[in-house]
Amino acid sequence: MGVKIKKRFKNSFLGLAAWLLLAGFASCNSGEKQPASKVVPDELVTAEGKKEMILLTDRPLNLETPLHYFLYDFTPNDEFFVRWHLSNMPAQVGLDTFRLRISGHVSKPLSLSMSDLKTKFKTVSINALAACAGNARSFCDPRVPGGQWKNGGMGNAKWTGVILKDVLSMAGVKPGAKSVSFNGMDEPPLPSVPDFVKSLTVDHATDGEVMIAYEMNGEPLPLLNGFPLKLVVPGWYATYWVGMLNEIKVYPDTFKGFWMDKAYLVPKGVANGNEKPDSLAKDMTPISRLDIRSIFVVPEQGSVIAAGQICKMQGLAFDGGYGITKVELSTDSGATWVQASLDNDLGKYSWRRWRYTWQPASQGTFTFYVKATNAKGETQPWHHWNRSGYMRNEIESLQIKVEKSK
Ligand SMILES: Nc1nc2c(c(=O)[nH]1)N[C@H]1C(S)=C(S)[C@@H](COP(=O)(O)O)O[C@H]1N2
Ligand SMILES: [Mo]
Repeated sequence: MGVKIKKRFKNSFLGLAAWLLLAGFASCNSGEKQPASKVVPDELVTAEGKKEMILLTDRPLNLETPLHYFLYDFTPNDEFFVRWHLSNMPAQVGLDTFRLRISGHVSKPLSLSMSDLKTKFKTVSINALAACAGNARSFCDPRVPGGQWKNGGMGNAKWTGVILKDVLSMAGVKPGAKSVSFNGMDEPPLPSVPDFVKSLTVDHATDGEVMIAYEMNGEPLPLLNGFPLKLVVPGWYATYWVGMLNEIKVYPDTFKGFWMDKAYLVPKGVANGNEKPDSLAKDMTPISRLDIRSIFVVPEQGSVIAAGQICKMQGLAFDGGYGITKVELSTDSGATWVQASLDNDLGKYSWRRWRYTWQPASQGTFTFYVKATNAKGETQPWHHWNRSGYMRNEIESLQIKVEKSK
């Protein structure tokens, strides 16, 4: 990895200050904030083009977005999570020489410059959530191996670029094509490590939604988010969103490769979260569309507030593109639910913010649960576990301590 990182400090004082400023109110996040007992202090680092982020691993670089940045509808580029599998990536990419190649089962292989992409195709933009399949893995019980993400392994952005279908039709996909593979400029550190290559079916690749983005929130992509090009697969887990994309190949059969056939698999069917450590599923399938999920953003886990105080709660809900229709909260383990209000819809592939104003009358420890429902009637399970902690979407809980009012 040619990218340098700077380690700063263990506790997020600046992060806390930013949180208070952004939240714009003191009632839920007063100075009385207490960390939950099991929380490990975050190690914050700054890397190229990034402000302070939570370090997961430094080789390859994996950085998590601190939760308070989820107060923004669009995750700032300099706080957008970073997830690489291979430590050997270019420290910079020269746009003059950069080319995107399209080859394989096509009638006219292409080698496109950035200016070709910007001038020869229609420009499109879409708001879409990129969520790592392993997001929230650290909450799995029992623990599972892999990056121990809390909720910051995702981010919402406005992506601008070209439609993959348009690029593929310029290359002339030959009849009988079945799959398309996507490879980036990052490379394995050792020959024994398989290169990171992902694939989609031709039907999916040409659905008119999958795109090749050169901008994120109106700016060129940060190097660490895959500059200069990233595949955007709306509604699908970000493992397919290949960054530093420079090679697209079309195949007359199904693409085979480690990162499709051996990694990023989940138990098949609706049971992807029903696996038990002592009886693992035999039938596995590649990860695909995002499961419906909701999280808390404010207040933070373990916050302490005073009885009678107004607590403006908020969080986010998202799914694979059917659209969030309802978010509900419960304080009695699901016996009764109240409906949260929903902010404006930013697009079906974006996340949607929910809000709820709570005024606790009495002291005590309250456990809130949050649950989303989508237009298809899908909702979240009480329990979700599989061996890799992928697609975790179980109903989240949040503990708030209410003390006697002063
Ligand atoms: N070239 C390349 N693209 C990649 C990856 C990678 O390791 N190499 N990781 C994938 C995974 S698993 C995720 S979650 C997203 C993360 O995108 P980000 O780092 O821009 O947030 O990139 C995807 N695209
Ligand atoms: Mo991921």
